[in-house]
Amino acid sequence: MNLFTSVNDVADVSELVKKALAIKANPYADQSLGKNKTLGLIFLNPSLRTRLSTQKAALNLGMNVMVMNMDKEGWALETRDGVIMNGTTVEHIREAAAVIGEYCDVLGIRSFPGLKNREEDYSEEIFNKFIKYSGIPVVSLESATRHPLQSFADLITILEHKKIARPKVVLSWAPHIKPLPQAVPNSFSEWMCRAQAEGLLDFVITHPEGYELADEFTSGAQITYDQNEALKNADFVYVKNWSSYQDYGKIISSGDGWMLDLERLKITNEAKVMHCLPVRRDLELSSEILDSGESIVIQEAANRLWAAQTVLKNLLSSI
Ligand code: AN0
Ligand code: CP
Repeated sequence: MNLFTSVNDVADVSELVKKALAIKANPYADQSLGKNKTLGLIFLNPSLRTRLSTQKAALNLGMNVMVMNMDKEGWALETRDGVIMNGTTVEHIREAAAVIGEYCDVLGIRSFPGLKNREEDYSEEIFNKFIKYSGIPVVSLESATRHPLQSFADLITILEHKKIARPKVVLSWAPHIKPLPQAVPNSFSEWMCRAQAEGLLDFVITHPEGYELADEFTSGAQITYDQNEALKNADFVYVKNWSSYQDYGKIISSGDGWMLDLERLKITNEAKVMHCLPVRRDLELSSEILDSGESIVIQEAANRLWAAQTVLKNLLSSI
């Protein structure tokens, strides 16, 4: 593995989860693997979990880590080709990425979508340029369209907590006051569709009309506008807001009644509730759920470490 940007970089998700659980049981077995290897973590957007869990994962593998908040601390970056740089941008991604590639052995990048131009966001131009010009293995810390380390941690969490052989997993849209990316639900969906194809679970998506995700991420999922129907017999409910893909980047309904609470949870098969965090309490998800034993959001966030360590270990093995 020399790239981790989507589930397509993984041959067998079941095997990958097994590797992660082995690392979780024995976290310091590979402390010399990363000796004298440097991980660069480049953030173009804020982060708590991704930054800390990936940094800690690298330290567990004996790597050195450099973190840069490029949006705030770096030179204003030009990402377009063929422009005369006589405006506000100071440095081109071609030089910036190539220089980072000289200092680092593995690169992690976080870059959110602009949510203005769908074609531009879904082309993953910034990500692809970092991959091309850095010339080193790259791990996604959330791109415009995907968040694979999150989805990997989510799958670990589901397989760890499942009470039946083939649990029903429901992705349930939630209200929000700001337009959020589709990256987390796209990615969760493509990982769950793969896990479903590998016989690990059954996957259902529910959202109000107009919040359909792009087909390329949902192939094999059952999709319904009826949240109550989706929640019936659910073993896991994955709560997440996203803005519209069709009416790109827009909030098209307030989503009244879509917030999950303990009453609504009674429809499920005593489902565990997940969220990637950060979560807005009593807007996206009720605090009574977050403060109850039904929520596994903290265990889920904890598994980000093992997801990152597994991926970094694989990337280190390739260099
Ligand atoms: C981001 C998102 O929804 O993609 C990051 C989640 C990990 N969330 C917010 O911007 C609140
Ligand atoms: N879930 C997640 O990626 O959190 P951060 O944005 O805090 O990294």
